[in-house]
Amino acid sequence: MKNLVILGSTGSIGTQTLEIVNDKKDDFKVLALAAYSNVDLMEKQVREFMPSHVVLYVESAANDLKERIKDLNVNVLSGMEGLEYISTLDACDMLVAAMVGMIGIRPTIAAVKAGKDIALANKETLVTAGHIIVPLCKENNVNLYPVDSEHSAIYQCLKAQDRKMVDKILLTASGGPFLGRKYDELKDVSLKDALNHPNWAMGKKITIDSASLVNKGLEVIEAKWLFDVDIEDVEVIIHPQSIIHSMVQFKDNAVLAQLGLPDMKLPIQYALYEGNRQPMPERKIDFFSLSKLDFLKPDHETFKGIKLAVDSYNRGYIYTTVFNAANEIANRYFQEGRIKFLQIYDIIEDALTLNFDYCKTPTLDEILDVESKVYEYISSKY
Ligand code: MN3
Repeated sequence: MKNLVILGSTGSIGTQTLEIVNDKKDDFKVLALAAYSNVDLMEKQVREFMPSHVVLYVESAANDLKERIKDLNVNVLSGMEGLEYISTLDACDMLVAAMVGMIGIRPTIAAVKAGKDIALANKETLVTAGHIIVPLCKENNVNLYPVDSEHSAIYQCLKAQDRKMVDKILLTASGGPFLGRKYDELKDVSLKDALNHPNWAMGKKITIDSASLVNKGLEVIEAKWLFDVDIEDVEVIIHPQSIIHSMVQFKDNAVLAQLGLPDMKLPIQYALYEGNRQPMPERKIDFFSLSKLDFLKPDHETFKGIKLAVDSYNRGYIYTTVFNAANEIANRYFQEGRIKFLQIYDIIEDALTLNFDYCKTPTLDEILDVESKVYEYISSKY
């Protein structure tokens, strides 16, 4: 029986994690749940899974929840202290880090320091603090299991392989809803267009990031940290069908790929079971109904997300925070209708003109300080 703490339980990854837990009741117990502010869904989840602790980040939401579940014996907490507290509980065996955005960094680091294994869906954590988290995991004998479908695929392809023989990581991307369009054709796309992902049903933030290919830029950096490769050795291949979830090319030119229908259940379950296979009742690939698999080069002139990410990484780790923070706020502005789609790139490029004189390896405090400076800069200008 494994005790899970799930950060982001009301989101897309969180709800699917709970569906798996519900199917595998003999293997998992939910020790604690956390979300940002969704009281209604959290109340439902608490009544169904009966965790001993629950956190809503927003204090007023936590107070509301406390009132609603006062018939239950559940410890209700709020804020960053609450997130860090449940992430380091003695009884916790694995932290599922599935909150969206940089809010996930502190609790994830706290869990690693407490020796908890991590199922990582929060890519912002590795993107901005990979240079802290990866060595910290080694130091504390912590296993980091990727939940991102591409990284789970790479993890599966690398299993039982000689890491020194890895030549290249081939990271696949669907291309999103705007694949094939040119820059000028993206001027007036709406939020609804951007949310209309061809293959994957995901949360809003990541769906917009997929449309801009910023998500793929974040994933290149994530792959660099997870698999200890040079960033130049992570190549993005557009594969519109999303059947191949990523590949590894070895020095003898063999290429291993992991295939499956676009469904997050497999990577989530694979991480929950520490990289071991378990039966899955869901749909299987019908190869005879697949007419073909396509592979295209990314159009970096139109979709600047990958290039901006790699450039920021090469400039110094602190600029991955600038890139990520600028994107987080631009993404939110686009959702709120305050900016147009292409302005997401403008805002990131603008933030990257800021100079931050930190050493190559910024501390967590420096990362969070730069994050808030980027937020201030952008909100004062746009
Ligand atoms: Mn992905």
